[in-house]
Amino acid sequence: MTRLTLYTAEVCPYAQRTRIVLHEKAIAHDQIEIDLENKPAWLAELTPTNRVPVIRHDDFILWESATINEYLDASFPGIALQPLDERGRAVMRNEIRHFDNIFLPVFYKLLFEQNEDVQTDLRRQVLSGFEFMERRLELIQSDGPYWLGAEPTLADAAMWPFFERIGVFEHYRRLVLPATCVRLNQWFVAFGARPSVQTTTHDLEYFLPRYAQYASGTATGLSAQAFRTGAAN
Ligand SMILES: N[C@@H](CCC(=O)N[C@@H](CS)C(=O)NCC(=O)O)C(=O)O
Repeated sequence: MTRLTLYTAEVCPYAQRTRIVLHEKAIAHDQIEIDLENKPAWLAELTPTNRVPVIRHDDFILWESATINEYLDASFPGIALQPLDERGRAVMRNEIRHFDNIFLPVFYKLLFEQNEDVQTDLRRQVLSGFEFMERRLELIQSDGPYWLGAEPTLADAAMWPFFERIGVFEHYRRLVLPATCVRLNQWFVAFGARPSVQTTTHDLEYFLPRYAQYASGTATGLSAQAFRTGAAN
């Protein structure tokens, strides 16, 4: 019997990605909560990134949510969360990579930025990011309702947690997901209805105080340092 442990933090959208996958595939596991304000020294021995999520599968240790999720999907039975064909999987990886490396840095920079003129420019960039995603969905989603079509994939799990936090951006930075992004809005509702998402979700009251230091620019963790400068995390 193999043993799987997830090192996670309740507030973390990257760890939430993995929790969604674990639930979708009904993978039995232990869970260890990491206090991101006071990380244990041993976390840095587990992962060179000193971030969650991390998994330990028997004696195999893996970090980076996108890689972890591919590994879990390939290694465990249950629902398949990657397209069966190489091209489909390649598209899925590109969607996640673009989201992580191009969209999220601008999204979070908006939250850290204190200058209102710069915020206005960043808000415009985030809105064009949403429009870009809407156009991607028009090209690759077919009739949906998920990111890559009729079946949920790791792309849904990767992106949904960040859209869940959009109320934080509305509260602190007056950013909304435009109604004109019809597919994006429908996708958010459709994937959000899945039990895997429902068990990992939180309401705005939970998030607002936890993102206050991001919005005031005073957060000091590793992710904060990256996002403040507009770097990928
Ligand atoms: N690229 C990483 C990002 C993970 C990440 O940034 N996790 C945050 C929590 S949401 C973290 O552990 N940050 C540590 C810190 O800020 O000190 C992934 O996809 O797993």
